[in-house]
Amino acid sequence: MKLTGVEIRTVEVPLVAPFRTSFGTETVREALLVRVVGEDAEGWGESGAGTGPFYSSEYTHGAADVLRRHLVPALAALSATGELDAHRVAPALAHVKGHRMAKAALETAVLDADLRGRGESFAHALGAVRTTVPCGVSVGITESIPALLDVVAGYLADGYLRIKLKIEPGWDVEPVRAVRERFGDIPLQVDANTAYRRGDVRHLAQLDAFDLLLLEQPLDEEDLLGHAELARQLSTPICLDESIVSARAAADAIALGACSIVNIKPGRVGGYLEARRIHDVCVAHDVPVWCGGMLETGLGRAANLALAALPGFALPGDTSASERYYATDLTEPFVLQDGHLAVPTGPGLGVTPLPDVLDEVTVAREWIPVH
Ligand code: OSB
Ligand code: MG
Repeated sequence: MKLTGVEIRTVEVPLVAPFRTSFGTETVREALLVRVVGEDAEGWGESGAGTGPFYSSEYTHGAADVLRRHLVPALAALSATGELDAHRVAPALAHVKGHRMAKAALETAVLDADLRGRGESFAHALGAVRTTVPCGVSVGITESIPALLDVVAGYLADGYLRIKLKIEPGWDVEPVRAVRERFGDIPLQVDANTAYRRGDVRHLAQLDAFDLLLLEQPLDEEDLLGHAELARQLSTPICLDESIVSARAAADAIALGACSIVNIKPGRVGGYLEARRIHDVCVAHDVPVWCGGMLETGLGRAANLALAALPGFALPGDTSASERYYATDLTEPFVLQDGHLAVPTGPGLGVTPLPDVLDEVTVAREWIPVH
């Protein structure tokens, strides 16, 4: 593929309700979209980065900056050799340390353009084995337990097959107990986004009473040994999110006993090709995986659904319907049916942004020509 240019676009899409985690509250999803334009096809990618560097070190303005200064020029150099395809993108960007979400957006856009040019879907290219995927929903911290119970009741009525509660110190055992008491034996898990310390083992062990599917990322992202220690002391399985930045990190975490389940987010790991390698490592170790989310618009959601259709995705993901996030999504909305979303089948992502919606939510736009 030969590129003619790359567009970097920032969008701000209002969320239907504020989403509160241990690292902050989002009311608007600020997202960076990348569009690569080739001579025969164009493709889209969405960066998982949010407004501030609070989930990880990445954030939208930082991603835009590293794209324009370093990543797009490196991609342009690759394009000039006439050798550009999606598999060559990560090696061509490897001299830039970190910035995986920015790299992922660019690689995804190239892969989308490649696949659209060939008439092949993301699902087919990644090795999907399902046409629909079971969906869970991630429930933010609310101002009270009655408010939480109302929110959970609504999602269960919508048909979600598993509930994930965000927790932090002061909002953990009691909300989990209340949800168990009210809703019984539903598939339930919790996510701490690194909010606890090694010394919180005895406190976290109280969660063992509630038969949770998993406890996600209780400790610091760099604390693999702490997670291994915790895993030995809790009966609740430990799942890692923030810590798993690559297939090597996944292999190391598994070898150390730091987790027995992995949340795969393509942005966090540098793209869908590395995400698939993590899937393969986990399958080889009998470690179940599931697809996480970063409140993606329909563009990112489409690709996540394709990934979640791979055979090792043994648990419902945070791949919720468009209306759980947005009154108006950037693409045709993804609609929950019997707790599942359909995996897109069209070429590439199988969806494109709706031009009017895209214009309305765009707050910045930059075209970088490639010669
Ligand atoms: O830790 O899984 C997380 C959202 C933003 C940042 C981090 C996380 C989340 C979620 C929501 O839990 C996932 C989603 O519904 O997209
Ligand atoms: Mg998480």
